Amino acid sequence: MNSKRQFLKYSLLGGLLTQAAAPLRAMSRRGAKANKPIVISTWNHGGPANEAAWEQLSRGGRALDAVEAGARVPEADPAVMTVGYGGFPDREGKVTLDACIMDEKQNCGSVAFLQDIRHPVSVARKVMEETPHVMLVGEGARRFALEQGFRPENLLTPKAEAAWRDWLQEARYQPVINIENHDTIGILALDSAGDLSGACTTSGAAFKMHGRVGDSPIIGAGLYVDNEVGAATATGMGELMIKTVGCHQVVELMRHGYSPEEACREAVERIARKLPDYRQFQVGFLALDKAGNYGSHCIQPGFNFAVRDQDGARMIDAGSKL
Ligand code: SD4
Repeated sequence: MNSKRQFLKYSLLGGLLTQAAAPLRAMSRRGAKANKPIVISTWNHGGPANEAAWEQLSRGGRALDAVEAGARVPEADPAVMTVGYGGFPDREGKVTLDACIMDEKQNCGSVAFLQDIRHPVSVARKVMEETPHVMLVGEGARRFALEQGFRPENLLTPKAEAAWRDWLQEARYQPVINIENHDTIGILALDSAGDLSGACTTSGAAFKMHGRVGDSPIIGAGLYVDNEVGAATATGMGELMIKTVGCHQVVELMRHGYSPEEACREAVERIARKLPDYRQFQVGFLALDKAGNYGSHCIQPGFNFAVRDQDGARMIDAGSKL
């Protein structure tokens, strides 16, 4: 065999072996006993959210119910100022909310640019379960929520209004890394039956343009679940996740053998390769695989996440690119 043919033969073989190794690694992880049930969620407010989810999971409940129960905790808490009630308004002083939910059967529901309803995650679940659609926005989503029995209320708290009036003094749209943009809750759970679900809910970027929708309600960008493989969610500047369909990418990387942490890191690296201004923003990915392994990675230091499983509750700092 001449050396060129030999070279081709070995590179081909090497390529095949590398390709084969990734699914094998994934299979060996999946072969191990799964760490379940488990719930993980973004940021410090993920702690109380996980406790609500754990109440369901520890009783053998379904991951879908657990992630909804968890997401409702910061939605109702006025101290969490970029989720639900008490969230920062947009630049016109209106609180507009985005949320989605996804189950183990690829069902999903989503609401975006929703006003006056405290629990968008539950409206998203109703969209999933009561309509033939995936996504409702704005006034249509609001009307649907009212038809479903949700109560309209003013979500703008005096504290959030005061922050907006302060912002109006200069009215510069410059999100402050890890401060204004850090409250989306993304929550992922694996239940004792081995099924995965996820939810994501936010009031979005503080003082955004009226009508702006981020990644959080967009299936594939702010949340994705594939019950064969794993689930991923994201926080930070949503435009970057939308441009790269970040969470879908994380799940697909896990399908090809990446660990949750490696998959999150690669999704951050891809943002860095494709979007030259990425250094100005925060993006954090969080992932959970079918075996209950979890991991995370972000652009800027400062992103953390909450874990709750049989070993108890803990907070973990994510690794960062910068
Ligand atoms: C958005 N990703 O609307 C959301 C904001 C966020 O933590 O995550 N804040 O872009």
